[in-house]
Amino acid sequence: MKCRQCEETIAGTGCTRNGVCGKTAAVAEAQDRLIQSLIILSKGTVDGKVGPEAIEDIDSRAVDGLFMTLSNTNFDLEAIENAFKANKKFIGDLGLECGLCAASPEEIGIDSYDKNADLRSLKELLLAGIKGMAAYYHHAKVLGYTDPEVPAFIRKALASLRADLTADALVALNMECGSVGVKCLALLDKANTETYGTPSPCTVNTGVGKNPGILITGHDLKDLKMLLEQTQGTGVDVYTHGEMLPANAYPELRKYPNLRGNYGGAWYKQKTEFASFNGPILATTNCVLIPPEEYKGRLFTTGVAGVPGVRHIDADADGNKDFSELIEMAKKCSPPQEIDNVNLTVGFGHAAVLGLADKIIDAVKAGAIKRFVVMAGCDGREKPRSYYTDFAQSLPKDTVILTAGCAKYRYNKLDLGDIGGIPRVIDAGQCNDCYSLVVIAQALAKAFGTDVNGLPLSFNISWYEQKACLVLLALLSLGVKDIMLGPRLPVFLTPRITKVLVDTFGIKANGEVAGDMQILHIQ
Ligand code: SF4
Ligand code: SF3
Repeated sequence: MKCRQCEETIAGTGCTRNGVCGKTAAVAEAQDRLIQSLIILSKGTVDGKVGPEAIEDIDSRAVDGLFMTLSNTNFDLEAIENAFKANKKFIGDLGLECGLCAASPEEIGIDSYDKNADLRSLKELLLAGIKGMAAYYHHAKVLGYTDPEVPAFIRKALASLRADLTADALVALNMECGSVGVKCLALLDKANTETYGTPSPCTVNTGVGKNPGILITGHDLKDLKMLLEQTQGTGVDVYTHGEMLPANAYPELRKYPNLRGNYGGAWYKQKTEFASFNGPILATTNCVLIPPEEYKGRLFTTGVAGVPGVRHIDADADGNKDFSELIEMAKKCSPPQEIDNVNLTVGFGHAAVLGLADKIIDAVKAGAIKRFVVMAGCDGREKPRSYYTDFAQSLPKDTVILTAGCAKYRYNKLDLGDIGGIPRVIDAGQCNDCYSLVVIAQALAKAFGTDVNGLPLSFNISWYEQKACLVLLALLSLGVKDIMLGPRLPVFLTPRITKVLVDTFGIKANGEVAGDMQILHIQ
């Protein structure tokens, strides 16, 4: 096994036995085989060996298959092997050459993508980018929103992983990944807002009620909607966790009286927070952790998520899911045990923030707001990530944090106050809602007659998994410069490729809070 796709990977080398995340060597190898099967199918389309009638099928296999291999999404060997076997059969049906079953782990692993370490590094960045793209496209697609350009790029990128390409060609493909990524993020934004209404600012309580509850985590809003429908009038409340928190801001989700609020924090706290929740938990996507026995029997997965020995709720042919098993279980469970009781402010998507644009522009002109700092991205379990709490706390009172993704849990309970009614933490939503931050930045740039790099705006982004890589490529494709990235740079970037990113885009790794404030021009 060799996996180095996430921030937590064993430094320098990557995970070579059991992953830090708990992924076994067998699961890692099955994921490698699954990706190789997607490469063969994609290459078949690029080489013209596959007719247009098979494209839709290949695209849905690629989107779901890539998403399954994203960090902390699916640890279920059987589910991954089944996806591979189905692809293998399809490869045979299409008359393409396979040979994957006989291939050794080294022949299908990440090191097999290219003999040249720098070219391989660029291919790994591209693979991370399309994993993120596949995840976001999957969410748009389940809501009926598609754009053929996105799966077409995924096919092209998959095929390129096994092609002899120059560094320039691979850099160009990564930039294209970013620009198609922007379109994919815009598509998901449209899908979410047209389906569930435009998010609007509201407070979400983190306390608990007296009813038993079901906790829902991950990113899939459609699963939440179905769960809210089915729990209506049953006496069971629904609580969001992790990346599901922003769902509370959508009118079509917020309208359900039994959407009680948010319970707990970011994904890595699952082991204590799922234990004290007492009721069933539904994991819709990443990040899901391999559960201890304490709550394993109360954990359910759905969609692309999977954990061995944990009940999986499948959709029927129409995409509907039956959550009655969770609801019946919840009725027999005690109400959740309270962790804290605060009110979080959410719902500052681009529409809400641009509604405040005049107020924000006036505050900047009057000097009440001196700087905006984008602190979006992922949270993680490593101790040094307390850096982000320290950073947020150390920011001068005339700075405003723009956030999206689970990174916010490092500071969203701090009560950093407001500037003339504008909250100092503007929370746009899930990691995909970084798109909102881009729209906001572009609108501010226009208002001030400059570009995004000319604004009093700094980026201090934290990453963990591959969706953050797509967001990073999206920002780079838009010409955003001088992004600070942490807690450390991806280990799949070789020194030479890192230098390219530093020289071309001004990317830098974070360090100490005080020094970083200076580097980011925060006075
Ligand atoms: Fe290691 Fe991350 Fe891969 Fe898990 S996903 S095996 S922690 S690199
Ligand atoms: Fe978090 Fe997994 Fe990335 Fe959607 S839930 S941001 S880490």
